[in-house]
Amino acid sequence: MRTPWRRTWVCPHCFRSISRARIAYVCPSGAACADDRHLASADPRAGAAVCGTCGRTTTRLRCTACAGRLPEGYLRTPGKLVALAGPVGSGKSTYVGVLVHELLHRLGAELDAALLPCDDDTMADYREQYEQHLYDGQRTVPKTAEHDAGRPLVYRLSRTRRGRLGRAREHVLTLVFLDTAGEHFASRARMETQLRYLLAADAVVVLVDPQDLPGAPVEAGAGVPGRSGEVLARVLGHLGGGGKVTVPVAVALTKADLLWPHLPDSSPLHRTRRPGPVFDADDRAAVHAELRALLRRWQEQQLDARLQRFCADHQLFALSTLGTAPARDGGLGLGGVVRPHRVEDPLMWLLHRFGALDRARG
Ligand SMILES: Nc1nc2c(ncn2[C@@H]2O[C@H](COP(=O)(O)OP(=O)(O)OP(=O)(O)O)[C@@H](O)[C@H]2O)c(=O)[nH]1
Ligand SMILES: [Mg+2]
Ligand SMILES: [Zn+2]
Ligand SMILES: [Zn+2]
Repeated sequence: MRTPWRRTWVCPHCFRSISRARIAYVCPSGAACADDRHLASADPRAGAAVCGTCGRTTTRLRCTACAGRLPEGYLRTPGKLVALAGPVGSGKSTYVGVLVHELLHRLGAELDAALLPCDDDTMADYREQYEQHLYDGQRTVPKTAEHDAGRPLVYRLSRTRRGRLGRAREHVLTLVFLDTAGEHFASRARMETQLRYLLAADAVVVLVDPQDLPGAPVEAGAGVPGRSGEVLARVLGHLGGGGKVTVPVAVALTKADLLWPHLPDSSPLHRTRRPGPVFDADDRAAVHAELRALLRRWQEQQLDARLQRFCADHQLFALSTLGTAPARDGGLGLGGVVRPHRVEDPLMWLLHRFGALDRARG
């Protein structure tokens, strides 16, 4: 079966809807060939073009609206765009830093999935803003500056799944992390950039800090009671445009390590995932049910009620990016080692939801 060719794509950098006319080739030598007018006129469907200045063949495409590079294979398989949201201090930056590291170094192999950065900018930004702090410095990531417009990190998580009749099919999640300061979610006006990002998304991961939930048995810390609920309401409001949100929404409590001491040993939130490239539906149901029960016990019915009312398709998750609370000075606990717990769960649910990951059997 041939994939029908689309008319428009969403640029994963500026989130504008772009037609073929707004997609141009760029010379592989980058800035060295300033004049790429020749390339701009080449039809991206041809798959490659020759630079009129240096004569090199190129397959690189960029969005002419923002000059952002389109990932390899994007025109043929744009994939499902996954976006991230969450209030100040909810753990967005840490999540991005740890999730990407896990996918690159451990999970990718386990899930038979490949994580590819879209371009050198994504690789360099990741290194500088996340990896360097967490894995070289063994410290928490700095708070994201409010003025930091930040370019998104763009990755392609691709997985080839054998369907019935043994036919192989490539499934792609385009992971776009626009890691702005949580303050951008704090008011309507500041959410403008965020808005296009969220509207372009095929799925959203919303992070919630348990310290923002007044009823949760954790020290309030830097959390602001009720803040997560407000941010969630605003995000859902934008996504649904007043009606029901139809894209899958993963709501994840971060810093689950703060909850563990207050939960019985039998709680599904203590369990680790059984390794393997499968989606464990029973485990998913148990964790989701446990979190709903906990929200009720913590008098956070509002949060749950909101999700029931405004989301056609949502799941609750609990994860810990660091595995334990960092020291006051920002040094990581556990001897400076990042020990994540279930950071991959929201993605595994989405992979399954989009037909890229089978259910576990038995
Ligand atoms: N206990 C615990 N604390 C965590 C964990 N992950 C992050 N934190 C703490 O939460 C703080 C905020 O995390 P960030 O990732 O910077 O949060 P953010 O959402 O990017 O915040 P802004 O950039 O201000 O919007 C970190 O400095 C850590 O102290 C975790 O897994 N467990
Ligand atoms: Mg941040
Ligand atoms: Zn663009
Ligand atoms: Zn050239």
